[in-house]
Amino acid sequence: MKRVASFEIILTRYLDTEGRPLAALPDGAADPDRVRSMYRSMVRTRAFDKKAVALQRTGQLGTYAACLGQEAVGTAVGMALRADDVYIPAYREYAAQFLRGVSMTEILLYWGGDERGMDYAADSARQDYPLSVPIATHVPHAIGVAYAFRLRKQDRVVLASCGDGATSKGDFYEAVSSAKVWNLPIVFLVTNNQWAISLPRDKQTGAQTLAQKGIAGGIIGQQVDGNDAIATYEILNQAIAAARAGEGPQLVEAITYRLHDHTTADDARRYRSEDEVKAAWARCPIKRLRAYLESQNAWSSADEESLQSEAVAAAESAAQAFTAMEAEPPETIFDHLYAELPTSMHWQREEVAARGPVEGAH
Ligand SMILES: Cc1ncc(C[n+]2csc(CCOP(=O)(O)OP(=O)(O)O)c2C)c(N)n1
Repeated sequence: MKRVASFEIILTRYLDTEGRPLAALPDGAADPDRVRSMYRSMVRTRAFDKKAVALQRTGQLGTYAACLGQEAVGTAVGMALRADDVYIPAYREYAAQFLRGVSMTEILLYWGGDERGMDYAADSARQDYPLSVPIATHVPHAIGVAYAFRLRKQDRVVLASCGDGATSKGDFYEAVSSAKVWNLPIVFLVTNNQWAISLPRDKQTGAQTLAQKGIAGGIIGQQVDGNDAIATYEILNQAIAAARAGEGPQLVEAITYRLHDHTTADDARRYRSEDEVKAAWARCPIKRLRAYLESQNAWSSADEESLQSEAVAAAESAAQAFTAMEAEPPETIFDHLYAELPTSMHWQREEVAARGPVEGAH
């Protein structure tokens, strides 16, 4: 007998939970302005998240999927991608979407059921995909996008992100398999926040890591501490650079924790313990990066105060813009599905239009 293959899954972390460096930091952390930008993005996203939940709780927004605790992953994605790359997000990656140019108001419109929330105004965001609520169905779309880059001889990369639960679906495996067969410039990012609604990570799969889910397809995945913004930025940068250099698809599992309920329609207290959530708060990515910045004398309490008020004001003004917008007529839901509406749907559109607007709907 002989060993015909062997694999290793590496986990990268640079900062401990108190923001203390565990090893020499990568070049990406050398520029304090960049680290401060990461921190600002995370704090702004958290302020937005809080506002969105408040809007839902007061009946002004539909169901909303919070990203509390996952701000470092989205921030690293947004900072690592090149402007002309394509991002295919799942549904709680607002930090990345904001950095790509999606506005806070657009995200609110989306969760308010308004199609304009997927029609991004900023040119920088228009080549990206809208967020995907169907689990994992967006992951194979990366194959088509990356193949188009190849045919056009462009050195662009696609980053498709999904959750831990999504990695149990066939779509995920099919995408991983085809990406490697065609050696496509794709980064698969698995945001492992430990829960798929009420299903915990250990009931999701018997695999030791989710990073190893690439191995059967020929991709050696790796793990990163997704609550360590510096590590996540570094590992995604490396993966994106490797994909761009023709080294084929990459898979990164970012380990984090969903601190909020699954969505505003969920109550996570029904399936997980207070102790678990308390322990997860101790690993909070924002607290960690702030502690690091302060230890470098790169952040003051005055900086913090002005950032907090600016972040709250940005979320507030996005909310005001959203609530002030006149709702589109309900029949517009038909207008974004097809280039030309099939004849069989014309009567449906007319029927919805005849009923008129729904009272109080946004
Ligand atoms: C195709 C499909 N099946 C089922 C659902 C219902 N659903 C919504 S969220 C979710 C769990 C997803 O968990 P995960 O991929 O870990 O992402 P997370 O919500 O933790 O970010 C499921 C099963 C769905 N939205 N789409």
